[in-house]
Amino acid sequence: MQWYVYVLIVLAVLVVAGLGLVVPRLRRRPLPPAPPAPTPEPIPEAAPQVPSEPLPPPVIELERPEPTAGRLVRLRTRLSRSQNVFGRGLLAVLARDRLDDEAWEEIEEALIGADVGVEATREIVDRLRERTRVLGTRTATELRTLLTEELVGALDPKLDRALKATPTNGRPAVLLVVGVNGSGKTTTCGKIARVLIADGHSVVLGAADTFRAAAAEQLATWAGRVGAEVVRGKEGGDPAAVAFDAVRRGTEAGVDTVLIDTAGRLQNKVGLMDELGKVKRVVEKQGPVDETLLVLDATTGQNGLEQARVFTEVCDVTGVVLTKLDGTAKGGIVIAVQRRLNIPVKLVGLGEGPDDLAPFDPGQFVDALLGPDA
Ligand SMILES: Nc1nc2c(ncn2[C@@H]2O[C@H](COP(=O)(O)OP(=O)(O)OP(=O)(O)O)[C@@H](O)[C@H]2O)c(=O)[nH]1
Ligand SMILES: [Mg+2]
Repeated sequence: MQWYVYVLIVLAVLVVAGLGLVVPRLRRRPLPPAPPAPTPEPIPEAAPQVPSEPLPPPVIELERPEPTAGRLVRLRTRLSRSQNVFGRGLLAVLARDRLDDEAWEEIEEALIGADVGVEATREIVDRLRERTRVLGTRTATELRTLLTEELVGALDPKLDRALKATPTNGRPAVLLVVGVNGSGKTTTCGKIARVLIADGHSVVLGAADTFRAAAAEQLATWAGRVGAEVVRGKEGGDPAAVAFDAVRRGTEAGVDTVLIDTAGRLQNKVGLMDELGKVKRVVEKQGPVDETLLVLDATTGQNGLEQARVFTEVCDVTGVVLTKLDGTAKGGIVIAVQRRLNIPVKLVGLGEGPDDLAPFDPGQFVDALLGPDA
């Protein structure tokens, strides 16, 4: 073997040995200290780059509706427009020294103008005429008492006005809410749910107005504020099916009351009125409807009476809710509605606020109509 071959072998051995010494040293060299963790930039909310964990549901603070007792008294000033007619107007005429024919005509016109209705007005005026004659001279207090008694009498104070909202035999009470377009059905459903919850009931709402998605949304908003469940269907779906499902859900969940909102319909549209009859019949497959509430807009006056009559023929109305009494001077419509239908007015709407619905009480109502004592 040549000498340079030996030299190459020795060199190769030296190189390998050298590497063996250097590489482990490199490996053992301590790692440089980790750079400080960058402070996380706030992630813009609009465009998350990575799929994020679902957010926990927001904590919704439920509202505590105010109790219903004494609401009509608290809301009495909402009847200020009607107070002008009944309180200031009628009491002033009755206080005149001489109550001649002209004065009685004025009283009659005022009552008819306030939508009390012709028949009821005649009766009220005849009785007042007789009683003031017997009384002779009259003090303001006596006149107020006389008028109060006559108006309360015309409202049939003995009628049962309690809402049938308590369960029977473990089955929730079922309330169906009906009426023409825009009378205040959905708002009233929301307000009634609040009334019931304030009084300690549990409630499921059925959004059986399937014509517009917005109707179910509107009801869901009311329900969400007090933590009530809403059963809803597809837009354009069968309202009877939604009503049926709501009752089934309410029964499963063991709630006290199922409240069903329906779509507004004109009383002269036969197809829609038949549909309402069907909603009721389908619900009744699970048990009776305990209460059918007709919601009437007080500002529609005597027209409301014709609507009401047709609704009572289709679905056996058990109670009337008169809404928007705050917006009218015709508070006498309460008397006309009750007399014409012989169905009790159970609730009155006195504003758009969530607690502006009051159980109806003839004595308190007439007191509010006459306004504060002079
Ligand atoms: N001032 C006043 N407004 C009321 C009262 N009740 C309801 N409203 C208003 O009447 C309007 C119609 O109410 P809704 O509850 O939507 O009526 P609806 O009968 O459900 O209407 P449709 O479903 O379209 O037939 C809303 O603006 C309510 O705020 C009331 O007692 N007083
Ligand atoms: Mg509605």
